[in-house]
Order: sequence, then C-alpha cells, then structure tokens
Amino acid sequence: MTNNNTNSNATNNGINRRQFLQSSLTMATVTGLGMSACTTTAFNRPLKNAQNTASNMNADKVKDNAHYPVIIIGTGYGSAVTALRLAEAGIPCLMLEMGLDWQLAKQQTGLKFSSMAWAEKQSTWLRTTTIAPFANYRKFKKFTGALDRIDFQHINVYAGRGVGGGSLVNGGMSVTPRKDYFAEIFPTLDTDLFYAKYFPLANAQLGVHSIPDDFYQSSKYYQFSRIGESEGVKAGYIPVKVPNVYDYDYMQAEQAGTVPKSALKDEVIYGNNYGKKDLTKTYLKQALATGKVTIVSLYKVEQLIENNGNIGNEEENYTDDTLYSLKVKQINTQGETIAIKTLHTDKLFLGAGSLGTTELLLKSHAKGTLTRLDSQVGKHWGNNGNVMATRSGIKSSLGRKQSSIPAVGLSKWTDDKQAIFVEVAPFPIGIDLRMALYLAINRVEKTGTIGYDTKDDKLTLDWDDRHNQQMVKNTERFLDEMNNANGGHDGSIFSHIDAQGKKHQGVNPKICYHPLGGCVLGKATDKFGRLNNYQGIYITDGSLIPASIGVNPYVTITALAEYCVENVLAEDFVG
Ligand code: FAE
Repeated sequence: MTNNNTNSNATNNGINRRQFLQSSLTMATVTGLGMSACTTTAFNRPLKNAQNTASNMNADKVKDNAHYPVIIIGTGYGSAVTALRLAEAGIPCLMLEMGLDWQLAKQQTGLKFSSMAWAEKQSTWLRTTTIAPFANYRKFKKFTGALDRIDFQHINVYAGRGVGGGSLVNGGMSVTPRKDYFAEIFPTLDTDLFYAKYFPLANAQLGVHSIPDDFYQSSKYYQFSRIGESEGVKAGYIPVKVPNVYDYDYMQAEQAGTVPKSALKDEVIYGNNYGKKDLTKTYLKQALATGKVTIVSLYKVEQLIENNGNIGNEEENYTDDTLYSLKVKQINTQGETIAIKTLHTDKLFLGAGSLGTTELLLKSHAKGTLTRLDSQVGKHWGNNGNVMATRSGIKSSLGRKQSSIPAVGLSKWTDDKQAIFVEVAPFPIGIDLRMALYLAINRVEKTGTIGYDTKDDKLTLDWDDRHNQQMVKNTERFLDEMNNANGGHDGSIFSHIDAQGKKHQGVNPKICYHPLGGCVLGKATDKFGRLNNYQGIYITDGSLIPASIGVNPYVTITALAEYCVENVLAEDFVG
C-alpha cells in the first residue's frame, strides 16, 4: 500500500513502525535526559549562532516518517502532566514544542531571559518590537522569544513559547478556584473528589506555597501590595493572599543581595532567570528523569491527519494501521522553516493551549484531514473575564522597588450581580509613579466561538464588545470604589472605546492572559478529555475549561489534566 501522507521513504530518512517499537525503549532512555542534558560542542557559543545549534541537535532526533507510540503536542501544564504520568507508567512519549528549549539555549549559548525594562530579542516571539500590554518601544531582530500574542480585532491573547509553555512567562500565581464556582463550571465532575485529591496533588506537584507573612509585611518590595490591600479593604473588598510557585527563600536572598536578582529585578513576562519554579523544574524535570520522555523544541505541528488505516510502505511490504499522522515544521530561531516532516502515532495528546489546540483541530478539519470533527470544537471560549485596569494619583507611596511577583488579590466574588476578583499587580519600573495596576477576573456572561477561515488560512474569533460589556462595567465599578474610598483617579495608560464610541478610562478588556475553552470537557470531549469521534486523541490543556474559572487558571488546568490522564491511563493503556 502506498503511503499517501508523505513523499519520504521511511527506510531512507527514518525508522518505520516496527523498528521504532523495537528501539523505542533504548532511544527514550538515551534521549530521555532531555535536550538540556545533552553534551554539546556548542557550549558557550555566542548568541548569534544559537539558531544553528539548537535546531541541528533537534534535526537528528526526529526522523521523517517515524512512528511514535505516543506524541504530546506542547510542553505547558496539560502536556507536562501527561508526560510525567505516562512515563511513570513506562510509556515512552515524544513531546513536540514550537518554542525554544531555554535551558539548552542557556547551556549552549549563555542565552538568558530578558528583563522587562530592557527587553531584548529573546523577549518576544518572532517580532521586531515588544508586545507587552504597554510601553513597547524596544526594537530588535526577529527571534523565537518567550512571549507571544495572537491578535484578533477586539482581543489580544498572550501565550508563553518554549519548553515549559505558559509557566515560563506567567506570574506564578497559583490559585485553587472557589469550590462553588468550580461546581458551577463543571456540574458533572465530582467536586469533592477534586478538592480532596486532584487540587492538592496539583498544588503539591507544582510546588505552590504562600509568601511568609513577616517578609510580606516588612519588605519594601511589597509596599505596593500592602497599600493595594489596605485600599481594597477600605473600598469594601476582601483581601486574599495569592499563593505562588516562586521560591520565597530565594526572593529573600535576592533582597539580602546574596544571589542574582530575578523577581526583584523586574523579570517576569519574558521569563525568570532564577527563583520561579516553572514546569522545567517540576513536572517536566521529573518526566525527563524517568528516561521515557523526549522533548524536541522548535518543532511546530501544522496539521493533523486521520489515516483510516491506509498508511504503509510498499517497498517493505507491510501495512500499518497507524491512526494519525502529523505534519510538523521544524524551524530555526528566526522562524524560518528548516524541514517539513511527517510523524505517525496512535495516541495523540493535545496540550498546545486553548488557542493552539483548537486551531490545530479546526485547521485540520478545514483542510479535510480530520473529517469527523464534532461541531462543539471551537465553542465556549472566553478570556476568564480578564480586564486590565489602572489608577493614578495614589495618595501613599507604592515604593520605587516592586517585586514582579504579585502576592495579593481583592475579592467581591460573592456579589451576585457583579462578581469580581482583582489582582494587585506590580509596576516594577524603578520609579514610583503613584500608579496602581490591576488584573481583574470576571465571570464570562457571553462566550465566544473560535473558527477557521480557509480563504485567509487563519484562526477567527467571534469576540467583541458584547462579550466585554459586563466585565468592563464591573471593573469600572471597582475603580470607582477604590477612588472614592482612597482618592486617586482612573489611570491614563489604559482606555477602551466601546462599540457606541464611549470612552472608558483606566480599563483595557483587550488584554487576555487567560484564554480558556474551545475544546470543553464533556462537550467536545468525553468526561476524561477524549476528543469526540476520535479514538486515541486526547485534550489536556486550558481548552477543556469553558471560558472562565474565576481565578488564575493553571492550577485548575493541572488538576484537570491529572484527573483525565489518570483515567485514560487506566482505561486506554491496559496491557
Ligand atoms: P500553555 O502553557 O500555553 O502551553 C502550550 C504549549 O504548546 C506552549 O509551549 C506552546 O508554545 C506550544 N504549542 C502551541 N501550539 C503548538 C504547535 N502547533 N506545535 C507545537 N507546540 C505548540 O498551555 N495563569 C495562572 O494561573 N497564574 C498566573 O500568574 C498567570 N500569569 C500569566 C501571565 C502571562 C503574561 C500569561 C501570558 C499567562 C499567565 N497565566 C497565568 C496563564 C497561564 O500561563 C496559562 O493559563 C497556562 O499556561 C495554560 O496552560 P496550557 O497547558 O493550556
């Protein structure tokens, strides 16, 4: 039977299914130490050569037309959980990540994450300026940097790129949702079981802990938080300490000047060089230590193909019942294509994030290679009610020096009509502008729908001011209450003009840090994340959550992935 998915011959360029199965254990053991542990002559090579070293190493690892028993797309929260739990069960996995392996790049070339104030090319995914929510004045050459933004007409969605996904760029805020809200969002799940088992497991695995009170109360780096907290109390909000995965012992050493600074030197949205326990220090580290997991970076999955049993190799006279093939693009650090490869698998775990996973499915459907896709895919998308907000003219000094890791939130979530949870965010620019920054999290009253435009070959998102309306209103009420109780006024760095042309000073609903939904648990999938109509395709990431979870989402994503993978392992990997 002719292989209709690739023009490469397996025997020339790679290994076929049988060879793979024979050698998978050995290969996984050899490569399982991960990219970061490979010895390389490129060690300490100057940064300008980084693109060649990283991609050349990958080129030898993944062979065109090779078969892998399990492929995991992405290396964020959903994928990291999947890799660890499968590997612990003895199952070798290949993880494909479109971004850089930052640990490897650091070893090879000395490449470090960029600070916020002096952003360099490694800050940003394949653009020539930064794309932060404000102050984008730095210019540089295109590079596969850590922070990406996917722009739609009415909303800009941020995402982390690289081995570790969003954990590289996020603020480490690790919040377990309110039990009543979790039950409302997931009415069919066993809430008690989640709060007894999966949330504690996720928190323990991620290394979540609270800021020591004496440090919080005394550090000049948290003055902005303490002021925010007391202003919030005056305005009738309940202050909530927000747990984190940042190592507070390390942060205290930063303050004492005994270690290199990270959180106390404005590092966060472009990555932290020290202190933060991102996924490469927790789940992924453990997964690699099993020797069963291979991570390859700078590999972008472009398309998924259902095979209906017609894969094979005529010359070797065998037919292969491989369920799925993946068209994969290997890139260099300027985003240029180095190679297009086709890989085959029977078990495919999608953890490319809410937009990434949904795009892959919808695009493949639009191109006719996933014909049975359920119409639920793309639905129930939301921004977790994200609205950024700012106040100026704060009466008390917020401090010249501010930690980049937030520590406190202000809650009125039990307000039936205008539920809101607001994080007191830092503005760590080294001068005290008496300006407060907030990230509000609201309910999502009207969800959006992701689609795929075949003509322009791009993702579409049905999301506009009708979706934002209530969350903008809630956030404006928050600003009014804070200003009325404490003085100050709506800040000037954010403003929003609505569909009626009305200006809303101090708020910006276009900035989305928490994309959720598109492939919702129990709607586009069964109760364990198996994609409807497709045996062997599993969803593990933020796309499982319908639009909103009421707090920062990654603890929930991790807990859901633990739950799904545990059950899928028990039922689909028997023997
Ligand atoms: P994610 O972590 O996004 O991982 C997806 C991975 O897949 C990425 O590494 C992608 O590069 C990769 N990928 C995508 N498409 C492809 C493809 N086609 N081929 C190969 N690889 C691909 O997914 N959440 C919190 O709970 N607390 C916070 O403090 C917080 N702060 C944030 C700050 C910022 C600036 C941002 C952007 C987000 C923040 N978030 C925070 C959100 C959080 O990081 C996000 O919900 C999770 O990372 C989503 O996890 P997933 O597993 O869904």
